[in-house]
Amino acid sequence: MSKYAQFSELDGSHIRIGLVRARWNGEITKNLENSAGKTLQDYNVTDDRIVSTEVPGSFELSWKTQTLAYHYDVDAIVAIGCLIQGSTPHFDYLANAVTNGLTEVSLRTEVPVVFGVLTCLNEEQARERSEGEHDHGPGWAKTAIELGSAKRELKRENSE
Ligand code: RBF
Repeated sequence: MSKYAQFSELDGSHIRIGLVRARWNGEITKNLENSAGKTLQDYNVTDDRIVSTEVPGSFELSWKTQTLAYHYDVDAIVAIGCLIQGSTPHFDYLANAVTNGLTEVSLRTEVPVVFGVLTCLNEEQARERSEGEHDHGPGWAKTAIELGSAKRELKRENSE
């Protein structure tokens, strides 16, 4: 039995998705963005309905995600970053700040935000989770399609 979320009948034909990527541990986050982007395409989210943008590090993800939520008419956003533990407590402060920041953005703007931030003890763990069988990018993309579709439906109902 897989511990990962299962998804049924996803169709991204009518939704707009934001992707925000942090450039720290850039090779890892690029892989994650690429595989998430490919999965979006697989489920009919065409390029013209994907807004991609970058920030220097994970700490900046919250602000940029909020900017997309308020100004780019997206139905869901995947915030992608990779925190790797160092020898100082910085990792814990950053992980808490990003987690709380993205949660707050999602609740404040009412745009679903997918937590695409790996928090790893070392680079090897980060690699395992960003390529091959355990790559998290596709699952984040599917989560965004499911929630983005729900958000779009809500907007439609409220405009009737
Ligand atoms: N950003 C990341 O996305 N991942 C990291 O692992 C990471 N580690 C950091 C470690 C230290 C000691 C510092 C000072 C910054 C780190 N950052 C990391 C960058 C951070 O998210 C942010 O971009 C900068 O602090 C500038 O606001």
